[in-house]
Amino acid sequence: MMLDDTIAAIATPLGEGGLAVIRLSGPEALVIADKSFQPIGKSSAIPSEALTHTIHYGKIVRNGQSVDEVLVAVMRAPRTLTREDVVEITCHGGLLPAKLVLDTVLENGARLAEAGEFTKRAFLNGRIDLAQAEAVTDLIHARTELALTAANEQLAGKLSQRINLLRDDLIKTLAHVEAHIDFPDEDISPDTKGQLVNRLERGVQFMDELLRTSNEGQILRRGIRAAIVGRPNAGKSSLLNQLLGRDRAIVSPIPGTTRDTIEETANVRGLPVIFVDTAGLREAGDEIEVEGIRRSRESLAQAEFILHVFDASDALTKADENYLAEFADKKRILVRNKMDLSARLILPKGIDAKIMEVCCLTGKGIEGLKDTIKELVWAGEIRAEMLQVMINSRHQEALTRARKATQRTIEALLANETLELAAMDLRIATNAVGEIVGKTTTEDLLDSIFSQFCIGK
Ligand SMILES: Nc1nc2c(ncn2[C@@H]2O[C@H](COP(=O)(O)OP(=O)(O)O)[C@@H](O)[C@H]2O)c(=O)[nH]1
Ligand SMILES: [Mg+2]
Repeated sequence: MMLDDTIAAIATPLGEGGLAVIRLSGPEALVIADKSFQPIGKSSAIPSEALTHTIHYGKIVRNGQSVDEVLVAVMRAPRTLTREDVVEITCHGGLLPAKLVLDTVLENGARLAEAGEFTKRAFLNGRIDLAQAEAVTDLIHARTELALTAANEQLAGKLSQRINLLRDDLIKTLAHVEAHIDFPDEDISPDTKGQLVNRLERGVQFMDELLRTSNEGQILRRGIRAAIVGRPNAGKSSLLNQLLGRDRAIVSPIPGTTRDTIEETANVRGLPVIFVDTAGLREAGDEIEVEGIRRSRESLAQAEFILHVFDASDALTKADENYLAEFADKKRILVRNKMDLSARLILPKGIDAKIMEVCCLTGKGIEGLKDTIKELVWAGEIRAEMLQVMINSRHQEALTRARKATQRTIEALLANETLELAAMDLRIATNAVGEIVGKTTTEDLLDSIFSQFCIGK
């Protein structure tokens, strides 16, 4: 990783818009901006002479030609995003102006930034730690306010604080153990050993608490997938539209209208739930339907739970029974639809699933169904303190390793094995915990994290 060059990228989405922003960061940011920018008017200055955190009006000039009218924001290190000198050029939206401004600064000495490189510099320069850097992507991708809150808490360092406390505690214990290795004549007294084991056990407990948040953490970050299944005309597409609160899927009395799978994210009590309206699974007529069925099968395999829709105004059919049998092993909710009509449906007894009644014409029962979905996927209340520490899958993996190593340390101490062994495992645990906040990292780890960012972030 080079930090001595200056990077640039378009920081706004590509496409047409009111404005676009080109971001520059690095030791040459001001000089490159000087070469690219001509101030206009008394209150504008050339960037290298501008006060920090000021904005200047002017134009970008390339080969003597004016490229665009812009505003240039000058922010000098260290109070910036990256802790380096940063210049942000706001130009007209649209692909071409932004690209021409970018080309100009690249010709004047900047290098095109890699994905996530601005955030990576913020991390490498110590402005944020790794968990906070990850929160930046969570923030960008958040699909519900709840997910956004969790991302903001992590960005503010709530998870990092706790991880650092845990790590400090492990280091203290490690120092204690290592001191005894250095003085082999002095045995660890049973009292001291008891205290060390206690402290390690508290650590394991705390790791368990964090690990318990990982399921919810995944749900908020990635969303949870739910497939809507049922026989043709049961009301699957109508149900999807009700859950989304808008008409997304075509609803029609003609069976087999939904030929493709439709996927949309709905906000269910703060949780991003990706609902998939599947095409019928069996009744294949033409080639398009065969392909529809193949896709339905695929998305069903990925679904974490199933909404099985029935037409309650009709008796149970063979197709209904087949679906019931097929998804016996999946988490599911049985939905009796068309409750506005007189009920004829009798569901078999003894099925391990909640049964909900709705009317997709009027929306009756949909709120209750949403509550049931929330209860099915999220254990208990959505507590504020949980949102502060929700770990992601990388944290989970590191914590699981740390927990195992800490457990081995405890066993080694209790079994009076050599202290070297205990110390070795404790070091593994400390390093694993350190990975979460980036105290211990490898280039590979950083690459895998920052490559998930978009360019310009
Ligand atoms: N009476 C009544 N009709 C409904 C209800 N929900 C859906 N329908 C109708 O049932 C038909 C099939 O609905 P659709 O959502 O396309 O079913 P799908 O084939 O399972 O996707 C349409 O004519 C809908 O208007 C309901 O709650 N009550
Ligand atoms: Mg349909």
